[in-house]
Amino acid sequence: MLAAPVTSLSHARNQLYERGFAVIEEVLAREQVARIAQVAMDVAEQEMVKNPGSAFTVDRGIDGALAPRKIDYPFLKHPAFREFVLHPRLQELADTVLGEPAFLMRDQLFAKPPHFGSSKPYHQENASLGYAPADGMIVMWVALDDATLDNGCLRVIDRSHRALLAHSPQPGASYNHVPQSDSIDVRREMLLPVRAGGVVVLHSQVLHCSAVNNSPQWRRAYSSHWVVSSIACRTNAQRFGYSRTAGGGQGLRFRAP
Ligand SMILES: O=C(O)CCC(=O)C(=O)O
Repeated sequence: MLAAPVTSLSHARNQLYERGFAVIEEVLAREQVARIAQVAMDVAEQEMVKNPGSAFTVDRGIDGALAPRKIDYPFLKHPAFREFVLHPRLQELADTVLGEPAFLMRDQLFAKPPHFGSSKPYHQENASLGYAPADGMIVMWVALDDATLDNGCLRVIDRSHRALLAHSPQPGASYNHVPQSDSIDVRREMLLPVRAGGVVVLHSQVLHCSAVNNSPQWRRAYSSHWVVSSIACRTNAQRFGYSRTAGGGQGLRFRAP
């Protein structure tokens, strides 16, 4: 089923905790996200020169063409990314949805090249990150291109955020950690198309994925993780986050790189 965008930030907050996701159109300007997509291409090209072989960061066409798939920690890699992810409208959105001041922990840039962009299988962010309480962490996924049914928009399983499933490395692509396929109720799948500049907010535990891109259009997105200050964590995710705890999981402080 197709998800309808929400019409206000309070509606976004309600829907996020009820169903695990919310689509918000027109958060940032199209020109602004187009600029970031261009910076992403430049940074990814430089990374591909350093490490051309990794299926984690690069997609490969049948004629051997290479194109960027992912940039990890873009915040640390270009000042334009830092300015972008700390945009006041994104901060306001994160604060409103979490219901208190939100802290940036990490980011990733997902690119799906035209014609051969690969899929991302169903997974829950919190399976590898271990934040507690799960309600204290959200993902904000900013569409840098129009994300459509043809180019691999996000998909979620409606209301799947209340149960954390066991994940294990996917055979043949061990960088993906996935739950057993029979634990995913695909009858509740929602498709989340959104225009460039719009944001999909995901609960830390909602099952989400994206399909291959067979279309002639790019599908790029800037994804960031935001937490509340009292968050605790059973993995080392916080140690590598951009915001650090002042002690005992309390009082997160922003740490500039
Ligand atoms: O952009 C995608 O295709 C996958 C995004 C994702 O898994 C995430 O933001 O956590």
